[in-house]
Amino acid sequence: MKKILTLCIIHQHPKILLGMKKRGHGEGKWNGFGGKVEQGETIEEAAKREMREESGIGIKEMNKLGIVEFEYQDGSGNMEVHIFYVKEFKGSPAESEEMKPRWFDINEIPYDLMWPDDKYWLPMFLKEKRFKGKFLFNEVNEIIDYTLLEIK
Ligand code: 8OG
Repeated sequence: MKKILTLCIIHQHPKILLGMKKRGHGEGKWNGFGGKVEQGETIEEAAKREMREESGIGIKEMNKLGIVEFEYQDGSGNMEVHIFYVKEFKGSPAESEEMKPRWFDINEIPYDLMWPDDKYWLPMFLKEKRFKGKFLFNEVNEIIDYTLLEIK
């Protein structure tokens, strides 16, 4: 079964907010904020809940820009990540048990310390383009195939 996840990135030009994941899946990587959609919750509700739990920030306005699917060759379950562009928020980022937040200038995005697919879709995201993608990973988390399309 495909897992549905959320990912929220705040863009306050010229900076974006990322968090260093402190534990679990993706530990040690910089990423947006998000997690699994729980039963009885809409994807948007999950996005807002995860943002608040992981960073203390309340989302006031967001826009879904992308849906990206991940497939793993080792058969460890597919994932579908819904990616939200956050325009307006309240509160200021606070470190949580899961994430250590930090603002990055968009010219200094730490792609080498992020999921390898991010360098493909994040530039589209920063231009507020809509996109749909699919990435296939091997056992050592390298991309072995992908598709990425802008949606008009
Ligand atoms: O609940 P959990 O911590 O497992 O959620 C994982 C988070 O990581 C969720 O926000 C979705 C996100 N995520 C992946 N794979 C990838 C990826 O390849 N790139 C990015 N940027 N985020 C990802 O699970």
